[in-house]
Amino acid sequence: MMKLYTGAESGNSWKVRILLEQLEIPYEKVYMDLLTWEHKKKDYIADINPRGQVPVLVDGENRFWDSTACMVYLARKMNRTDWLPIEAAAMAEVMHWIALAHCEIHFGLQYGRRGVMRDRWVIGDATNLPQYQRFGKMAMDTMEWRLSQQDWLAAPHITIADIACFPYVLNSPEAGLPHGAYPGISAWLKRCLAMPRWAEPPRAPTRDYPDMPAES
Ligand SMILES: N[C@@H](CCC(=O)N[C@@H](CS)C(=O)NCC(=O)O)C(=O)O
Repeated sequence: MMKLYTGAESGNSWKVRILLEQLEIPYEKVYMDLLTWEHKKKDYIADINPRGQVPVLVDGENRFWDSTACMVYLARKMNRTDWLPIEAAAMAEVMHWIALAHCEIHFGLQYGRRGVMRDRWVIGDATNLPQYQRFGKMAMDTMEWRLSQQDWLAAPHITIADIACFPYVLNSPEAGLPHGAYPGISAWLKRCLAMPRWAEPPRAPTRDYPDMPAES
């Protein structure tokens, strides 16, 4: 059975859980305790994820330590060209949104929210929030452009592009970017949440996230 290293509070792990549920693939969850920095322990970094993060998907000898790598593997392994089209232009269209998820959404929305919710800032401190929000706004403006014209980001139907962008756009109000100005995104979020077998959301992060211990 496949194994997913996940965090109870992890939005990136949520992406992989959503696709596993959509594809009806049974899997075992291994919960990493992000609050006690289990994901920064030497053995985990040496043997499971050199980045010291979740998610990680293990399937026999194969191990993938990035949410997109996990989703690409699952879609191709199951030969689901609906979730990941393989025709040249259609696949590149998906990659537009995957790139947005790993750039403006990750560094703007995810890290801005993490700062607000846990007072852990990747760069600087709370005075840098407007910079995170500027990246987040670029992502949301780009998505609104597309979603004011069509229901899904990359195709006439849902693909892994939608899953990749979903968690941190859903939670963007917690990074100080409410959905009110984005009717296309708001309707898209409802469409995603109305999908059958949309995996359970991660737990809300707590504020008492301790500093990383010097020795881990
Ligand atoms: N690009 C990675 C990002 C993964 C990521 O940011 N994971 C978070 C949880 S959602 C994490 O492990 N954070 C702990 C850390 O970076 O120290 C992916 O898409 O898998």
